[in-house]
Amino acid sequence: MDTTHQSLYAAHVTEIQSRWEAALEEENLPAVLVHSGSPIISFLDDYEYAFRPNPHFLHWLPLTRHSDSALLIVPGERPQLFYYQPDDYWYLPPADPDPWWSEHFAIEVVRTADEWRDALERRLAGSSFGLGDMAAIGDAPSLAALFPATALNPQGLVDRLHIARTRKTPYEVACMDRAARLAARAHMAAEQAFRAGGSEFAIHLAYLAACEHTDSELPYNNIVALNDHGAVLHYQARERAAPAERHSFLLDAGCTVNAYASDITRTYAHEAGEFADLVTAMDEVQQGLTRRVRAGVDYKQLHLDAHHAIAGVLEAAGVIRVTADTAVESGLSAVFYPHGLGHFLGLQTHDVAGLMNNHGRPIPRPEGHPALRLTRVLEADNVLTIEPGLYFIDSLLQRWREERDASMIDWDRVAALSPCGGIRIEDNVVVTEEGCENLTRRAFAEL
Ligand SMILES: [Mn+2]
Repeated sequence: MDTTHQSLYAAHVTEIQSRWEAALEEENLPAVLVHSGSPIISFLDDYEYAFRPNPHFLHWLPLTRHSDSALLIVPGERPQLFYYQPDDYWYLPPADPDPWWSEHFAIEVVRTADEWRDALERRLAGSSFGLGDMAAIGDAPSLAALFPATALNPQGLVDRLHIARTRKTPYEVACMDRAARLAARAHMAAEQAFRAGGSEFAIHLAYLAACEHTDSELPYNNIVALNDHGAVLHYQARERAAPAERHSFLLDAGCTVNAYASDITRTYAHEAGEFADLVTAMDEVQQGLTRRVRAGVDYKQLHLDAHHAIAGVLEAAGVIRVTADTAVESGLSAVFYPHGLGHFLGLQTHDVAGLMNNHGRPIPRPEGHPALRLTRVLEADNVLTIEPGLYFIDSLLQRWREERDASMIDWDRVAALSPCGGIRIEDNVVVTEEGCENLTRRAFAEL
């Protein structure tokens, strides 16, 4: 770990300590225990599903594979980590705590999965409050044995901690910047595999090799879609055989660094022509929307403006036979663009608190836009995605044809473009007072 990163991390711990202390004070809680989680084992078997720690634990610690550890936060005191390091010869145990992060914590090593409970009780023996006064955050079954339901994940505290995560510290931005650079390199390897005639499966493997991630280390399952598979928004299959003809390639794939995600989508046309022109037009739409990102902008409005811009692309391409305004007002634009413009990004790919204000009150989605994941007014240090899309989704088109006005669509143009599936272009940006920093474009440009 380089020294810049180390000093950013030190400042991060100090900053979130003050945010967490404020949240505890507002909720009248003397302390909180954050459990990293326990592995989930398949029914009647001894197979462990891929483990993902509690993101509130990861907010403090870069311990991405560490189950059954627990962190005690008491205002004014050094955070206390009960670090699970079993004496195990079946699996490789976690390494000894690394100084670059561990020097900020008081650490007690525990050797069994529920030893943190005894350690916690010993730790609380001399303090002014008891177990019954504090809260716990996590989903480990062992928490329920120690804490009453009302003390487990109390909504008021969880909301405040989620709001605290909407403003990223410089350390968090640095992690996401590195995750963007890794993913950009892997996207380029995937594009080469596409140009070389690879199957979805082969392209996926090229991506993993380039970023040195296993599947379970990815922030979300890669979407590797050739041809009309690009019209399936969360396309999850990876065909082993290459298609006979290739028209297009849509890749939605990220990386993680210290549990912080990148989330990047690119779409490629196989050759020049109508679809390639649509990709270029959508890239301009995406960059135009990104240029408008800055503190004070209402993301709901940006999403609605994306509908107008995408409808404009459809009108110019002759795919629709009405004006862009009519397409948006009638709901036709949502046939081609049925998802939201983007979402917060961080420890979770769809990061928390996108639909509430800073007082924890919900901000409703605009009528007719049920998939939008971010309705806030943007603030400096928010990190989010801008990902407009345009797709030829058979089921939505047929429903429009049967239930609405079929003459609003040029069905010949739709038939010509449908084999290409769809287009999505997605960047990750950091909001500033004056605009935004585009982590993704910078990462691609510097390759
Ligand atoms: Mn996304």
